[in-house]
Amino acid sequence: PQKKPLVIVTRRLPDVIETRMMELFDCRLNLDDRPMSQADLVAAMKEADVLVPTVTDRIDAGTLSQAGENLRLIASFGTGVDHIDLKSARQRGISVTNTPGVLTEDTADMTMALMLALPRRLTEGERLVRSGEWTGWSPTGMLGHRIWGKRLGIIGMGRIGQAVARRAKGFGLSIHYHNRRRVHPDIEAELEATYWESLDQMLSRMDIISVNCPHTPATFHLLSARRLKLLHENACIVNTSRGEVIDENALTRMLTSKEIAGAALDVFEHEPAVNPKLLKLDNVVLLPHMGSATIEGRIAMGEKVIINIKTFADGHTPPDRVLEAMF
Ligand code: 8YV
Repeated sequence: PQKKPLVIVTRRLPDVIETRMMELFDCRLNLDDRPMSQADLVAAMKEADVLVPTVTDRIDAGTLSQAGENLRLIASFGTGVDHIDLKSARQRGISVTNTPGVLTEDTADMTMALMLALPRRLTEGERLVRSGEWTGWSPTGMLGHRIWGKRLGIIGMGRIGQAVARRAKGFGLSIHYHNRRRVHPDIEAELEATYWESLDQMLSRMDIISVNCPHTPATFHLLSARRLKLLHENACIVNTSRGEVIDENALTRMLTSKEIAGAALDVFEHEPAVNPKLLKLDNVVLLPHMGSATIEGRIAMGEKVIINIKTFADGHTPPDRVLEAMF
């Protein structure tokens, strides 16, 4: 029988996934669930045939240059691949896979939760009750803004963007989007979505912005200080994508000066660090990168990782192979 590939996993995964991996592969788990140090990561990459990293592992050109000859596949546990230098991986003949599709609906759900939480002051209200300072109902108490009838501008109309649009339609929002290219007319028709070729123009006309694009060199600080200023003062931003897409300092300044109404953020530019000024603001909702954090989703992600490794080890192209050209 074929020798089993040595698979090194950098973080704890759901039990069923770890068990299955141990059966199928010569698998080494990282039993303490902390991000590996860069030195341990390099050591793993020197030894492994297959590395299973997550978003918390930085696999840049320097790290890749120290990989061992055996390393042929990086089967990432997650959809975003901005933590991996795809070009360097390709140049070294290392394939990269991710886990798209299985966390679309969960991430879209969390996007909606944030989209509602912000204008309806959900977390502020919860803080009020917990503080014991709630004095009872009042006609003017805890007034927020309705989202029904508002304009939602989605940046990035891939799987997650479309799943957000589908839900948002049900909440009575009108759907607008900016994307590198227009989506298929049938999808546009189904979502009753309006395409904006110019992001600047879209920004200036929206009530809510949802960031759903990947982080790539082209989308780094896509919402720059200049672009954020195009938003009107009642507009708010939801980000379940990557913190790097928004200039977090500029956003914090504008939230502090109330030049925009609010932001609901599941992701940050320098995770797990969060700009301390954001923590002091009432017009923000802050979550610890949990957009896709469901048990069902994590198991489905693990199953994808397993299929990708198995297919690769059997000598075929894995189903979720990531190519630079995709971004
Ligand atoms: C995961 C994510 O938690 O898949 C992604 O891109 O951001 C999250 O859903 C993380 O990536 C796991 O590696």
